[in-house]
Amino acid sequence: MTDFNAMTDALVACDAGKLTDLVNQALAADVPAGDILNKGLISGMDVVGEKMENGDMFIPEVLMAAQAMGSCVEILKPLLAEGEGAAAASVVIGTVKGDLHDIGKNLVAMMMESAGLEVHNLGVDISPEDFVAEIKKKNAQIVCLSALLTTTMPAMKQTVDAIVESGLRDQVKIMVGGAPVTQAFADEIGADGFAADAGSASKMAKSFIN
Ligand code: B1M
Repeated sequence: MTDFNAMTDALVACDAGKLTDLVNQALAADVPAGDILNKGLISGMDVVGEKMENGDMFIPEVLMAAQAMGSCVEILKPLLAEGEGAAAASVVIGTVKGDLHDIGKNLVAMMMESAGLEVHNLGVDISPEDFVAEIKKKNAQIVCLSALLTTTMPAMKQTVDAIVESGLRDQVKIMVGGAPVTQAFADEIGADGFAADAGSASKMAKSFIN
């Protein structure tokens, strides 16, 4: 049986080599990539988060753990592809202003890409003005905003407002997500959809197009 706890331990120890070995061993044992991601890596990251909150892990260590997770996500990437084609559509995605968290946002981008969408990943700390400029430039039909901090959730509202002010609101569906974000918050700021995870974000994007 796969020891997902060992993956958590390797993440907490910031041991990228051990983590990679465990992921490769699990794949060799035919453990589904989605289980490795959810039960091993994402659950492990939750433990890292708790330790960070309690002062048992510090930023440089959390960053190393995040990098270790990132390299394992690269291994899983081709195996997580959904395969089903979607109508070609242009999606702009980014983490909102003031927020540097990108692992979850990159997973969303990856799932959407693998579903056949044309994804423009802007990165982190993206201002409302830059979102608006990229929606115009890429002629996007969907924009995805990610926030991991309660303090950066207001930047989602500012981005929605900037899209409305730019006159582009009718052109794009606005989707929001990230650990502190809820459906109620999405409704409150006037977004079209909230997705709790990368899989449902990808499904929702496809439903907006089809
Ligand atoms: Co940060 N951090 N962090 N951090 N960090 C959290 C978020 C925190 C909950 C930790 C904690 O205290 N328990 C806490 C936030 C508290 C709060 O606001 N309520 C926190 C804090 C406080 C901070 C700093 C302020 C710490 C400090 O400096 N004192 C600082 C802020 C920096 C900044 O952004 N300005 C900070 C910094 C960092 C690092 C840079 C060290 C690092 C980020 C590295 C990186 O991303 N490259 C980091 C990390 C790694 C975390 C935790 C541990 C893990 C986040 C993560 O990657 N999770 C996190 C604790 C936690 O979440 N358990 C924490 C795994 C990822 C797959 O999940 O991102 O939720 P997630 O994405 C999911 C869904 O949310 C959804 O799909 C994804 C996949 O299923 N989703 C979307 C995400 N975006 C979406 C967009 C969509 C749809 C769905 O669009 C439609």
